Amino acid sequence: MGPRVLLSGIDARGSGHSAGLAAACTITARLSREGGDLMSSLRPLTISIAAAAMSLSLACGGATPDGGQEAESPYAAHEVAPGEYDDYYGFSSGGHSGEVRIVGIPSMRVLKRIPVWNIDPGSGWGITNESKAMMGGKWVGDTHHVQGSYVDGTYDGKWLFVNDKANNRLARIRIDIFEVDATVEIPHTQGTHGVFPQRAPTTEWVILNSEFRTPLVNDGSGDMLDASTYGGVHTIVDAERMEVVAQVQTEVNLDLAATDYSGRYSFATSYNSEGGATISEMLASDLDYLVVFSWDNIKAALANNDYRTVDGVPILDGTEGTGLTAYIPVPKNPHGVNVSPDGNYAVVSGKVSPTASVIDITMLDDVFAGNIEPRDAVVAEPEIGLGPLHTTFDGRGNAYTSLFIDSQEVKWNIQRAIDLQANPQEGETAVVDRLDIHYQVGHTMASMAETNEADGRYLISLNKISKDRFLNVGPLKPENDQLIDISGESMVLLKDESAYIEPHDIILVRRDIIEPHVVDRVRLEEHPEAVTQSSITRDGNRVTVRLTATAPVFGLQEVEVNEGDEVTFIVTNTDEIPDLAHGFAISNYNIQMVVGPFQTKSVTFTADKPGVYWIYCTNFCHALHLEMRLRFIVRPRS
Ligand SMILES: [Cu+2]
Repeated sequence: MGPRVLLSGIDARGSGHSAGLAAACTITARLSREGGDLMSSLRPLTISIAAAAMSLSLACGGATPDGGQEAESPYAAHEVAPGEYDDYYGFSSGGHSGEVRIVGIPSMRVLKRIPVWNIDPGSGWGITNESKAMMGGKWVGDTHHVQGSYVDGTYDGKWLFVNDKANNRLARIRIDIFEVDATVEIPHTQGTHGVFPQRAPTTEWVILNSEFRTPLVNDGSGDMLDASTYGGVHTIVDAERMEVVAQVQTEVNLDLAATDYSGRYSFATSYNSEGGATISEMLASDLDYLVVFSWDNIKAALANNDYRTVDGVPILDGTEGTGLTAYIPVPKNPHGVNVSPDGNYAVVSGKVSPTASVIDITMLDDVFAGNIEPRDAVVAEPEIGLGPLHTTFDGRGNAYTSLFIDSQEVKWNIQRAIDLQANPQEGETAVVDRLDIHYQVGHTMASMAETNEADGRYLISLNKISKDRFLNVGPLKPENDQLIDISGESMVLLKDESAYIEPHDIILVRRDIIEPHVVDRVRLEEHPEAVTQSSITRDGNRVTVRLTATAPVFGLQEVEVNEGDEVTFIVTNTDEIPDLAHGFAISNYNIQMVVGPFQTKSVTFTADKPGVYWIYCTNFCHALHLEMRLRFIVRPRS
């Protein structure tokens, strides 16, 4: 028996929803108005947006909940009972929290937070020597897109990749232990936003886009105010070595990213084809681009040494007309680009145009051969609603696009859109269904939708604004991630889940793909300094303490050093029992970390405070957990 709710005329919420709807209407009107100002130069689209806004305002004004009968929550049939497992691993970005999260779907339970570009005292990330080496002295980051490694168009369960938009890096996460194992800095770029792995035959390359145009060599030379000298880069990273292979330079900015299902093309939306430095300049043109990168031609240019080298990185010229790229015009300031699971279509979402553009990938060879114009590859451009941002798929020919301004998910049929483009019929539309969400959706993703195994069961709506959906927790409110059932003709809202800032994107991966790869403990010898026998060694003023941790004791009861010594603690958890982790905190020394079964981590610091300091286990491990501690004695210099 699931939770019971009151059904209203609007959705499965009581009268409290009317306040939320009114608030949504207020912000929608405001966003529509601003959007309208920005788009005054685009008359046909402005008219259609005005019409859509009018219908929205009617809906807002006329909505009154009618109360209603008791009914079982639609979520009841999907509920994950205590002790049961979810069907999908959701891998979500954490935005400017700098982390990646694992969310069980359909329970929406947060199963793990993986620190990436943030300091995490709960694990020691950013505190241990091992993690510091991967952070390169930068303690903040902005994760947007988590993607999995692929084989033959579906996930292989080996790695996750995630970007850092703020400090321009790429991190790789090992799926067997769900920890970061490699990072790489992306040079010559800012706003490292879109990231996508090669989907076939296997992930050898990962590509990243630079959303912000900058000078390629950004050292203060030249006229820095002259934005015409800036450009974007499409960066290629070797997934195995985690090294930059090459960068393709463009004159335009490069935002969201995707790869095709054949390993021959990658994509970037460009909303600043104007090369503007202000918002009005970026909105000047009625058309921007989907930039397509030909991997055949990029590989040929690399083989022919047809590039210049800057800071050791091959820089290829990908400006319009060079043959490495095709610039496909799409309505102004597009945002997301997503490829349908059959590999045939790239769907670009319009953002300030109420349209989605469907690009036929099978026509790209003819575009690059010069047989057809780039715009000829746009085979449909249905009007779907206000503020379309991202599109996902159910594997049954339907697309689902998030509508930021309308606060809706819209379901539309791709083939129907193509047919209506070829043979327009008055009053006919490709739109199948609409669902109000709460509120202002950014990314949306269906189960397995970024693979050729899209199964059309669940849709996640990552909503930027929760407003009145949860208990009021002050000015900074949680996001609202909503779970939607898309197995039928109509979408059904199942569940709200609060989220800390700020999941930008998520992928939903079937558990049978991931579970066989995940381990309970690492191999002891994976860390070259793994400790099996505790010891203290001194080399001048450098002291190395090797320490085992076995519940409920550390391998030493006292460690004595002199004030000013550089001290390194190497701690190995020698318990092999699953889920038995030990913590390591040094009182008043600003040091905390946690080591999992058979894991080894180290910290190095200067013993600059004389006195007696208790080192203790922070992670509850045993009935005598509180006794699991040792004395750290720092003798004064005098
Ligand atoms: Cu312990």
